[in-house]
Amino acid sequence: MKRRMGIGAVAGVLALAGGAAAAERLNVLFLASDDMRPQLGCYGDPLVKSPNLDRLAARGRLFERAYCQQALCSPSRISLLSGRRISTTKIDQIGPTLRSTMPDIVTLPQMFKNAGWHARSLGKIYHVGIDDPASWNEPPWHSKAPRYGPAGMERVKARAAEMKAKGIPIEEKGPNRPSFGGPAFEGPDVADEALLDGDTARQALEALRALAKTPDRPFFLAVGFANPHVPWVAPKRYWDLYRPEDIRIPTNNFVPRGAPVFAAKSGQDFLWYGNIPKDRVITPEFGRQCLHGYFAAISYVDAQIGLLLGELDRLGLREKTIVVFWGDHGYYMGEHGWWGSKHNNYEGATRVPLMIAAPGMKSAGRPTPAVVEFIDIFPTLADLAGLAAPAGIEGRSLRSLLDDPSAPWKAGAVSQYRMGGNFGTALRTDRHRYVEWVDKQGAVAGRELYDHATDPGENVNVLDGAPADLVRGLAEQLGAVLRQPARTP
Ligand SMILES: [Ca+2]
Repeated sequence: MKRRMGIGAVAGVLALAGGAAAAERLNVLFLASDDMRPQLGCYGDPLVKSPNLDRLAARGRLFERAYCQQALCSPSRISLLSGRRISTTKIDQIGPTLRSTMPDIVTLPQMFKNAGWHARSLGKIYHVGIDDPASWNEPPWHSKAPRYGPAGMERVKARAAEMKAKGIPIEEKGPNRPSFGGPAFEGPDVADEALLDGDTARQALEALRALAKTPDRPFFLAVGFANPHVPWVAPKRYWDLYRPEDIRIPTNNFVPRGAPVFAAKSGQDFLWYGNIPKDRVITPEFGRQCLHGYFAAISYVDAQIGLLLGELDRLGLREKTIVVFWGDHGYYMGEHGWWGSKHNNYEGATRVPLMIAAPGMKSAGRPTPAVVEFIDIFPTLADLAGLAAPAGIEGRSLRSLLDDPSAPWKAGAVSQYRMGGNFGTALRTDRHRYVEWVDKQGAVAGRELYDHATDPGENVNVLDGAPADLVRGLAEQLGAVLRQPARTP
């Protein structure tokens, strides 16, 4: 059996290099981070310390312009893991399980499981509490380590006790949620593994070692980190990587001018945390602390990912494993006055970090400027592993871009969001963001156009006054993307 695997490894390399050999049964290490926008060293950020993700980008392909299908945890994850757009999943809220609208589909990890891979989930892959048991060989594992350090946990407990004393029901959502009693950020002087993400990484190391003991059976190991979702809690050593005076606050603290009022909004969750100013005014000094916490939380996740990538090498699995890293959606940290939020259809909320490293890939380390989408991940992994993607998949395999970062690619990415009773579909092309909003009757409720050549911050909706043929062309492109028949095997 061992001998066959060895020959397979060579075949896998040849297959990716364009040969006709059958693909090897490669492992998949599927790494996710919650609410991490593409603000990393490898994305050109001068401040954020992300040495491990930078190294992954250097040995794989970094996607400079990748977009999620919806800027909200659960809908984005269900879309990615089902390989379908939001208009197909019909899940645009946190709450429903994917089987509620798509009872019989085969998910990405399930495809691997059905083909003999051992599929496991640790931490947040599907939204917590909205999992899909059929996707995995074992029940999904979640750490019981605390999200906060000792002081933060005391405040959470105090809030819960206070609510109990007052007879207020402890709701899972809303401003009364006990976790909102804790601060929005914290830098406790504790070991990495004393907190949730460090504990998850250590469990994932154990899982990796166990899976490596059966080399004849490939694995699909999914590991999801909770940071840098608010609260931004990272051990003090990650806070110490940044000097407050180096942190810049965004200057465009106004909503996009000329945008529909219902569209130019974002979520409020962050404003409910315990240490937010009572008047909810985020001063430059407080904003700087928030960004400091966000960056520390990114570096904390980066270090945990470094442990896993190091272990993969130590176990000799690098040449047998595809590594994917993704963050479930973008994030606003002060741009447009939106702090600690996603929840809309704009660039900051929909642009995501994405990198893929596969054994034997050509021009490793060269990023690609192609505009790609999360639904492209499913068919890519099927393609690289030599599996037939199930019918109904709406993305396209990224293999050509893994072979050549400047290969021709599709015209744009689509993100969708329901706001104010209207459903918005945004098309991001090489240059523009064009958004169409329709009401419940299907009538147009608003349209937006942003020109990234002159306005990368999306500060002004230039739809009125834009050349009619440009708008018509974008509307046609958007329609064409949505009408694209689902891919069949
Ligand atoms: Ca998220």
